[in-house]
Amino acid sequence: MQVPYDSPPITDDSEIIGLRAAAEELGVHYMTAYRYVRLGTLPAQKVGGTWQVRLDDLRALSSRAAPQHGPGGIRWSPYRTHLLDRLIAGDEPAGWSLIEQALVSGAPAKDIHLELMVPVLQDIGDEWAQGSIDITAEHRASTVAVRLVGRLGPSFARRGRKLATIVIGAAAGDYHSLPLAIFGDIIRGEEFAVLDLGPNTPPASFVQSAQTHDDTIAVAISVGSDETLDAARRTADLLHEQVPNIHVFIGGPAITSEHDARNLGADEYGATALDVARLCIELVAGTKR
Ligand code: B12
Repeated sequence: MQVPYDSPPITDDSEIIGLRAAAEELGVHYMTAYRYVRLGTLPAQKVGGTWQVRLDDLRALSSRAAPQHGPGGIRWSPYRTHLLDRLIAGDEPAGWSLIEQALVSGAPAKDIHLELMVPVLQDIGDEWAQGSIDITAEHRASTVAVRLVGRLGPSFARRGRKLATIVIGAAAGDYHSLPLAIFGDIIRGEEFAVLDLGPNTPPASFVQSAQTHDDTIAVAISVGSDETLDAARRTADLLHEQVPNIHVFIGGPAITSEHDARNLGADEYGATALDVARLCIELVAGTKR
């Protein structure tokens, strides 16, 4: 296996340490240390079948990781600043390195979405709305974000039996696939099967998909812009008419309150993806009031 290794080859035996000892020094499991090596976060070299690590590299990693941890967990603000900058620059490799750095520092994939990606995307939207970045930069940034979110996607796969199926899609005319991808990952991570119809979904396709799997409990209609509010309303109406036993959620960037969602025909409302997942767990368990 090729491991990125920027430092010169290890020549001085007094300065090196085996990977198992390095793991102990860092206070992590051997497999975690191996993951650091695999990601290139901890430079290492295979010598005679064992991984060897330079003490200087180990100390550098410890000091980099230290300020990110704290009683409250990772300090997200430097990550957010850096990711915002890299997205606007259209720099996928640096954006991905940053995400790997956060994963290595112990952040679960769910937090990468909710604490890092979502706030940064909201900032990008605000900067566009205020005119500090133009539409070209917004497109460049969202294209990189789509790729980063896609790379993180497999981390949300769960083995075994699913609690139920949830159909998700963006209203007809709505091209915001990113909120949907993030939303779907979080729901998938909470052990639901997700049937993601993507952006610009015709109302009839929501209905058809809701009728496909017997264990479908909910349909979530994502609304990314005010232009597609009517389409969301039409979709909810059709669902109520044709699959009346299904719970309809309406949310996404253009829905800012429960009142708005219910006005469009939502049966249920969750402000964040995790709220929606919690509500669906209650619906499955029959404990929702
Ligand atoms: C990326 C982006 C784009 C990209 C989309 C690329 C893609 N593949 O998705 C492009 C450049 C194409 C685009 C286009 C447009 N966009 Co745009 N876009 C954004 C941006 C910056 C990020 C979207 C995102 O991923 N957000 C992150 C999500 C995950 O955050 P979130 O909403 O908080 O999500 C949480 C919850 O909503 C929930 N959730 C998500 N989905 C669902 C679904 C359900 C059912 C539920 C219950 C919950 C739920 O889970 C999430 C996590 O907890 C937003 C800014 C923003 N504030 O979101 C603007 C934003 C959504 N866009 C906006 C606008 C106006 C447009 C355009 C009309 C003009 C433009 N900017 O070019 C067009 C619309 C095109 C169309 N017809 O769809 C406005 C919408 C305002 C409004 N109320 O109408 C925003 C808010 C920017 C702003 N501040 O003004 N956009």
